[in-house]
Amino acid sequence: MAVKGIGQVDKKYDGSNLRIGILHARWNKKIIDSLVSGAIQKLIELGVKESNIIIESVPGSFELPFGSKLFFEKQQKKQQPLDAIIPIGVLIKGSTMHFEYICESTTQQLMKLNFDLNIPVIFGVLTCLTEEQAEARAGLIEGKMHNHGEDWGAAAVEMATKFGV
Ligand code: CRM
Repeated sequence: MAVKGIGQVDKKYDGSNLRIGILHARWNKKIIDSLVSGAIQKLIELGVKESNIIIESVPGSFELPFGSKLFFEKQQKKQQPLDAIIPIGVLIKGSTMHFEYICESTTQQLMKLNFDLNIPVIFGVLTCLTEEQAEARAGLIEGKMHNHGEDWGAAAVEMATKFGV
């Protein structure tokens, strides 16, 4: 296991027994699509079966925390429980305070959901000052950063397998 840097470890986790939910917001569609694709690609690379990746959407990032809770409960009722959820949203600062309020409340509630649902709820929300920052983090600008969706897929598999929650 070669340690590449803080938070980046080469060890691969086996996701073949996992069922992972991806819940994405629909604002900033092009960036969202790329992040969702990156997450799916990584999940499949780590062994998660395509049929065990369940994708749903909500209008905006503000809806991600409650949407994730309802998503979790719906899958449980169907007796197809999720082992982790990756909520994905892209928040880009506008000219009002809206951005700050949505960032703050969404982040707090997604963190809280980890403890409430007792499964990993990944922080798949970009909070960017410009569209370019978001595009770079979605792997849409060549040579600039990588697709963070891949990191979120890897984090979901690691967290759902490592501690056996
Ligand atoms: C997002 O993902 N959502 C944004 N939303 C929508 C918000 C939510 C609505 C309904 O509850 O409030 O869906 O998450 C926004 O309203 C804005 C506008 C910000 C502004 O400056 O007016 N931005 C986003 C966003 O960037 N990403």
